[in-house]
Amino acid sequence: MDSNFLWWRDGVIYQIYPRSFADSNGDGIGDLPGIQSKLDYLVELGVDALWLSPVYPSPDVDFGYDVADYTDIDPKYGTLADFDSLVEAAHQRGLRIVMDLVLNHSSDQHPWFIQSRSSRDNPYRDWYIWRDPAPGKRPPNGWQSVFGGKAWEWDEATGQYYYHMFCREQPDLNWRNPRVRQAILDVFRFWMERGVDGFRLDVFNVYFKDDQLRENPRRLGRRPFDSQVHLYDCDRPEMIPLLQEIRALLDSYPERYAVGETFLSTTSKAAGYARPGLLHAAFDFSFLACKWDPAAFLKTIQAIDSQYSQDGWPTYVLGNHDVDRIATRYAHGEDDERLKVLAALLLTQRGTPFIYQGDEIGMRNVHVPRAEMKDPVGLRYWPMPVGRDGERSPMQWSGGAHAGFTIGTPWMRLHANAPIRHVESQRNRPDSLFHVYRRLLRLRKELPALRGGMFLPLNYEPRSLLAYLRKDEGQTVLVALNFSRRRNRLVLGGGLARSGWRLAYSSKRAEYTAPRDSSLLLEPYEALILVQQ
Ligand code: TEU
Ligand code: CA
Repeated sequence: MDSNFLWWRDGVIYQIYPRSFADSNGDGIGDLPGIQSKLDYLVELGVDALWLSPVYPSPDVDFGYDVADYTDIDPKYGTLADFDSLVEAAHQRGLRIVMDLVLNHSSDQHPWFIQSRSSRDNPYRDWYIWRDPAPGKRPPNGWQSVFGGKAWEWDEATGQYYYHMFCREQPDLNWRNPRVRQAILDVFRFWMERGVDGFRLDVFNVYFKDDQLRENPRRLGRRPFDSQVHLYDCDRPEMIPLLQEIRALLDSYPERYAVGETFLSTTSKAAGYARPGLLHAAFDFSFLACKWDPAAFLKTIQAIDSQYSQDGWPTYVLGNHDVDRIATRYAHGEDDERLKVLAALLLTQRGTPFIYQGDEIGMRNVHVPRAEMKDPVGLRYWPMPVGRDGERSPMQWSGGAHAGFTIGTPWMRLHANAPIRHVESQRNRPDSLFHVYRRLLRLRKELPALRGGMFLPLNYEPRSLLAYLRKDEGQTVLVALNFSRRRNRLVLGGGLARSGWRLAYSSKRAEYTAPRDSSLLLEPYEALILVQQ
């Protein structure tokens, strides 16, 4: 591989939801030794880095996104020694480790908060956001929580409200307090000293709220939280010097990385945070919102592309632990043809692709009946279909009991397709989605233009076919994606038709012969990648 390969820019990052990845001890919950036992699988797949959703001690009100200790491992996932062993085993295989840091809020069981709420003059009081009630004991302002209800929780014992953007068990830290800032920067140091390569910063752009608690303007929305324009509880400018400080700390270690989870993300917002001196990258979720329509994807790619100058670097996300599975959004039944097109789309962009565990085998959302729901969002808003359990079901490894995820009782139900849809069966089938991902990941390694090359669309208002070049100084790659279940013709402009192409990848054919006229005939749902010779 070329020596300019920078893991987070040129590589592909795979998200692990540890609770549902692999269980080593039969308690029904995935764990760190389980992840370690699957590293060779991840090498075989061909990803470069693993982002682990939170594995810190947590009462699991929000399944790890409520942290009770930032510098330890929850016993259900293992020990710090298991973690060190995982990092070492990953590094031996050339895999990087990205930790999820949830620093906007902690758990209400974090010792800092237990102290903070114990009395008004406790030294930790100011580590969280406490305010006197408005007249009539009303909340200090009208801000709403994302997960339902007011963002202010009344504390009878000390006669004040505390602020929580998410669940009431997730009080927001007061980032204006220099001692909080120091304590958290030490958390970064702690994990970097243990060899962690990067961090995913949960909702980093809400760390700061308006110091005067001004009211958000109103707008029309489905839930109370959506009925406000988040001017004053999100994206406050005070955050910028903090991001710079975090970046300087990361830069004091070699090749460290931070990707921010942009809350209420827009393309321009995310691009604004992914700049030199700030974050290396910030999630852009606009791919997630695209319908099965090549024009929508093209528009999104062009919007992203135009926002990043030479030194910014985009991210591309099609799935994660907060949204319905890719397969559930785009595929019909158990058919994977569309998913193969999307794999090619995701892995041929100029930006870092993120893959969510199980999407490489086309896992579908599990339907979770109300009585088995675990996600606080799903429970709170039931029967609105906004719960997130469906995309968090156990990874399907084999045709054995509980899909090989556990020898015990899994913490949540598996999908009914588990006996047929699993890693083992897809490994054995050369035309499976797993092999599509594997081949494309390999190709992205082989062809520098697929990583860093310019994105040049070939058809501008595509109805059923998306085609583009990825081009750098040394190489031109042509990507043609047929979104249709019918054959489809791509007409190539003169120069392109005449140049010699070699088949780099196709989901439908083993050989490529240059067409006699200047058009390419694509098979139904074909993804075709050609390289100029
Ligand atoms: O998510 C931010 C977030 O609020 C949304 O993605 C959310 O899941 C969605 O709006 C639900 O309606 C991050 C984490 O990814 C998520 O899992 C956590 O629950 C949340 O922060 C709080 O830490
Ligand atoms: Ca376990």
